[in-house]
Amino acid sequence: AWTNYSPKPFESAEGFGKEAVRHIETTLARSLYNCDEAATYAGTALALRDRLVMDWNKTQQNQTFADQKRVYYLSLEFLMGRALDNAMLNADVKDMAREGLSQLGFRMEDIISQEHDAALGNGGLGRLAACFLDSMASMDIPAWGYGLRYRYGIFKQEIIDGYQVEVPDYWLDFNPWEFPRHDVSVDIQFYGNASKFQDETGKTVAVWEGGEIVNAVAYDVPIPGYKTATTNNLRLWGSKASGGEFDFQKFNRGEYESSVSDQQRAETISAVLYPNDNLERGKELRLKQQYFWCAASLYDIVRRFKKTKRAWKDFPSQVAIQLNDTHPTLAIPELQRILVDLEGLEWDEAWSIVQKTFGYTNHTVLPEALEKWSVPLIQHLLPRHLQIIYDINLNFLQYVERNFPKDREMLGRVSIIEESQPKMVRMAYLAVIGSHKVNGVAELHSDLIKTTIFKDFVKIYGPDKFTNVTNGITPRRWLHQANPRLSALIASKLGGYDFLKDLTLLHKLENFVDDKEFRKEFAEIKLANKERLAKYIHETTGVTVNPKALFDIQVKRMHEYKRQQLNIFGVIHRYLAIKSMSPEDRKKLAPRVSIFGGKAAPGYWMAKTVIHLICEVGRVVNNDKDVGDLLKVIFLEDYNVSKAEIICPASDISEHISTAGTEASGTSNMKFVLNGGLIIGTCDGANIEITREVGENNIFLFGNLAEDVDDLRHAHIYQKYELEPSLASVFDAIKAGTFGDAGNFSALVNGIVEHGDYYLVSDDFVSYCKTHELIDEAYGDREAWVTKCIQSVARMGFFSSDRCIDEYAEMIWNVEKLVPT
Ligand code: 26W
Repeated sequence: AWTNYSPKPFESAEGFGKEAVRHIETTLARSLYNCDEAATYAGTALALRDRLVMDWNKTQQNQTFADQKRVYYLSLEFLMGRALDNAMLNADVKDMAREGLSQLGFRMEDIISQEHDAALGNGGLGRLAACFLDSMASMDIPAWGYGLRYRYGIFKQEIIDGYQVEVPDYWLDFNPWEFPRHDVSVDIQFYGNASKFQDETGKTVAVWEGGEIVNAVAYDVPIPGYKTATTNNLRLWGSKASGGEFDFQKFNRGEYESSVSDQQRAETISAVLYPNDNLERGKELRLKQQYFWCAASLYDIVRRFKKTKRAWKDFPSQVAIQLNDTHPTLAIPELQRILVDLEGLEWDEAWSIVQKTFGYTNHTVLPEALEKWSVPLIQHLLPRHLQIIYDINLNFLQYVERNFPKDREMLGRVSIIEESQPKMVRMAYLAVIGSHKVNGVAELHSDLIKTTIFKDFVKIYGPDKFTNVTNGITPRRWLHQANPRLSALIASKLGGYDFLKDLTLLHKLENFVDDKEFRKEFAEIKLANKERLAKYIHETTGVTVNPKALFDIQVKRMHEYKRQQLNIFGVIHRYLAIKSMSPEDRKKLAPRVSIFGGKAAPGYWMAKTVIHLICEVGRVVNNDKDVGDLLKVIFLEDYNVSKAEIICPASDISEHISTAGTEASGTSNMKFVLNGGLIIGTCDGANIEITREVGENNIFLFGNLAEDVDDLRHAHIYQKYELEPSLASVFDAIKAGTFGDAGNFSALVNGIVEHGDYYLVSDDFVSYCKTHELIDEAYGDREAWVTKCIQSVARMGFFSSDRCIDEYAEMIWNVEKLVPT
């Protein structure tokens, strides 16, 4: 079906330009006289899209004919960023497009930056889903992503007077990358009553009746692979009132307002992404979102399977569903409901299909992030599902009882239902019980889940149910797109761009560690990337930073466990040191720029306090004549994917300094090292494997180990702590009002001094500061520094998300590639 197929609707820069102009004039109905950058972006995107759509249609057709197993990646978040640059690079037409645009009088970079980020995610989990989509398409894995089409993505962050202000992110004004499928729609039921009765044959049947119906409409987004015709599908569900715009009967009866409010209530389901990262709040609307999306996706998957006319027992050999954290766990009772209630399978047969179909990825061990839903809420919203969950639990507990008759306490510990007031459904347990494989996202994390939250389940199911797939990142976006000069330099040494499809080829760079020309260019590229960031900093904050200074960057969601507070305390420590030095001593110091970025969940006061402290420190330090270029402190507003593409290539050092055992993996650590920066980090998450790959000499590790965290926390509670003098003087400066009203920061300081220092900032502060001194020293020997950077890049091959997808495909999904012919 794929033969004689020419994918290129344009073969030259002129041809491309013509297509863009045609779209501007016809699709947009704009005249060329007032064609601005926004219109040119639209025309360019639409021209590219035409090409993409051809490949997309072919891929879907091909996958249907091939009739082989597909992967369905269920994620409540897809943090895609911009699509145009990625589409051009993957189709290998960027140079042609650049030329075409320049003939029209535009610069490629200006056009690319017109695009609004698709920011349907919070942080690591959502971006991982986006990298996985890129890898699955690039590796010709037949795969679909399923998510929600939020009208508002993660809020836009503004910093006003040093405080975070949230502004809605309305991103759908013009989105050329989505295709509404009004013909693909599913009615989703909520509320109502569930009852059981005996049919004529004496069999118990369950019915779920009444309640309300909301309609799910599919919006499809093409996901192009790199240098392959494979173009997979990301299907996002939007909600609308069932039966059209609004209830006409009501409307005709004159109940105009209530007919419109029904419609609005339905549309509310997919209206906004919840902005909490690692914090569960138990809101009904969130549970509605989860069921709406799971039910629509499963209906779609089952419909596709039924078209093959296969027996139900074949379902798991045609369908692999991966649960991205517990957010889609309702898919488990939903599939059981479809098989038993709607398709008439026996419970046990259905359950065996369910277990073989699902895999579950855990992304966090933080207790406040583990999802629990109250039994009364589920009873109210999804009465039949609650029955099914209780039946799943009953069967499971009977099995446990038979196999562990001596451990009576175990039943209470592993029950899906927590016997609290009100009772709660533990979603992670349901996910473990309903899946055939459970994985963590870095080695330490995967070990930790086996010894902490899922310890009993390892006893029950054996260790083989639990595995590790260390996270990765797509080298297409995070090297080639974000850092084209470095990518080109590598290609020039490796004889082409094959490394973008097999990142382990980077190891050949080790042959050039001593190559003078190569080293010089490598260093020049880093400087150019720092200049680009310095320019951006100047434009957005008005602060001038010296590109030759050491750029020290921490960008990620603001969270106490990630310890931006440790970083800013370290910065204050440095500031105080500078202030107390003689002018002669100051001359010996290496200049630094400390750069922060990240959003705080809107209700997370401590995280917002840390943002405020960073801004206040910046205000004081950046205007202190004694300090000058020696130290600048920057908070970059509204950190997102497209900003990360400018930031990651521009670091000398980046900070990954979570309390050991709390950061499941981290993925920005990988982005920074792949772009020729070094990292300071704790022995946590993927930092440990990065160390194994790049070598201990090429990373700055510090701090207590995960295995000691419990004891240290205990000691904080039961012993009186003498604060380290260096940290005490930082707190003294804060309390003295050096950075504005001390009252603003009292909760932050007291959390450490008086309330147990849960994240162990005081325990790690001294080794953190010492390690920064080592960094200053190491940066002083620039030749040795460049060697570390080059060696590190050469050894990062393991962290490609292509390797992750290979591991999932082999260990969890048992799915084969479908290579376009
Ligand atoms: C229900 C509230 C909630 C919302 C989001 C709980 C948990 C989450 C996510 C699982 C948080 C998250 O993004 N986790 C991150 O996942 C990344 C990808 O695996 C890891 O690299 C990060 O270490 C982990 O924090």
